[in-house]
Amino acid sequence: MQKDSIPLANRLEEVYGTDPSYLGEQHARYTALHSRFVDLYGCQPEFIVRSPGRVNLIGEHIDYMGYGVLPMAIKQDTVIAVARGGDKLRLNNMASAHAEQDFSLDPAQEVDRDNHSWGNYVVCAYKGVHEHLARAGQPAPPLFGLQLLVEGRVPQGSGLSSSAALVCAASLAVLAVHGIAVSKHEVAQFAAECEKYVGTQSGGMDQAISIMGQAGVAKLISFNPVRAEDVRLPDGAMFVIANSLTVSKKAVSADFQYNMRVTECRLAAVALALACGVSPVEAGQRKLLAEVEEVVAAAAGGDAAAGVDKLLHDGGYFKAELEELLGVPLEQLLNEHQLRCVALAEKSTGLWLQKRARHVFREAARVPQFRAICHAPDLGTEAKLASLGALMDASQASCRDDFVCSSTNLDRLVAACKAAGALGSRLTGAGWGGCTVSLVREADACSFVAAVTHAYYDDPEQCEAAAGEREAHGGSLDHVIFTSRPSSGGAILDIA
Ligand code: NG1
Ligand code: MG
Repeated sequence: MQKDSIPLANRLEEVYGTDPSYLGEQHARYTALHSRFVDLYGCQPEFIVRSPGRVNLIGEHIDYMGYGVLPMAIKQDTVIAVARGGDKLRLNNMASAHAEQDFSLDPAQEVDRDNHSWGNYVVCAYKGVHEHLARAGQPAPPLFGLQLLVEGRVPQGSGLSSSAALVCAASLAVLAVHGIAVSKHEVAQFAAECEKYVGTQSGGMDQAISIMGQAGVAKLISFNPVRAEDVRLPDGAMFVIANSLTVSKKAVSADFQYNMRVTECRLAAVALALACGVSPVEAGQRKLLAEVEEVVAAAAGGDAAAGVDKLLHDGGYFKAELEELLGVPLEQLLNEHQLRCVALAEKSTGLWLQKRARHVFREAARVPQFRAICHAPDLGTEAKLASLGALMDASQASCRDDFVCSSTNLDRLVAACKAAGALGSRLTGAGWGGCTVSLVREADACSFVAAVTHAYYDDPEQCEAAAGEREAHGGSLDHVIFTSRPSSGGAILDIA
């Protein structure tokens, strides 16, 4: 099998490792999925596929601006059993709260952006596979009915990419059942594109790491074209994920916070190019801050963040100023950039170009620094851990102050993690809620988890939410705060 092809596993060990108790849990899970599938559809699944969530260690909100990021796959994943049958795209979920959803088999169907639902992500994947094959000049696969049963273990709205795990798993399910072999980087590429059908103008980090993740190594993911490079984390380093217990509603909230940031960054790129004397036609084509970094840096002695401070003003830009500056109606520009949130600039706060661009340039620089520290031959473990922790803390400060994607609860949780001895702690994923990731010494991980539990989850502010989580999970908070090691990426299991 080629190194870049999607792994076809025959045994669960190949995916989940050899820890007997974890493996036992997975066996029970797959058995339950299998028997529910037979009950529902009256046939055996042909394949079972899986794809994991991820935790981003450094490089937040920069993937969609053309910069590399440094995540690792986590063990929590989405598993889908699939078989041909019927005349629809028929979806069921092991979670009783999710009723059956049926969709047409037409690959050209629209995704209903206004009704946010888990089934939409499967439709994204279905469309994505068909579009990929058409683009690659391959014959369209026959349209036959598909029956899917989904079981997701990645916490939702938590910044751990439950959505990409579902899109990637659904892509693998459709590919497997059609017998289509596609390379990892092709899946990573089209899964990133097709997830945008739900309405989020996301970058490609989540889908790339979900598909390209590998046990034992974090990955530096770069884009255009997507590729992944191994990053070996220092011995003795442990990452602890902790959920703030506030859901990140980046895609469903009225003001679409995530797309608002994408808009601000794209407009900042154009404004900076113009301020550096790039011609208006050319400036309009530069959609990524990565494409203007060089000219911006040249304006300030080689430091792009300093260039931003010089060339853009602090505070909000409003419609009139933006139109004057950019020389085109805002609506036209936003349409050209396929951004639907036209009314945004009219909002009371305006668009904050300087702070967003400053975050992106500084955060982008931290990613290669993180990798270089991990691989530095002459640096001892303690020095590595201290330097990595400092980079994570700087990332959090920038996310909080310049990108404004933290939240009161995330700030409180980060403070609790730092007080409990984290060498570095930061929000992970889109932010505005969801999880933090903290770097600790492996030997301290247990006492760290206990201290954060006491300080955050037992605090009167959170204890009600925490009590709900405990009740739903047999008294345990193991799914709310847990250690994480780099885990394997998407796979097709030939065990059905
Ligand atoms: P999460 O937190 O998984 O929704 C989002 C984007 C990423 C990236 C991060 C911020 C999607 C699918 N993913 O992640 O591409 O931009 O935010 O670094 O929207
Ligand atoms: Mg997501």
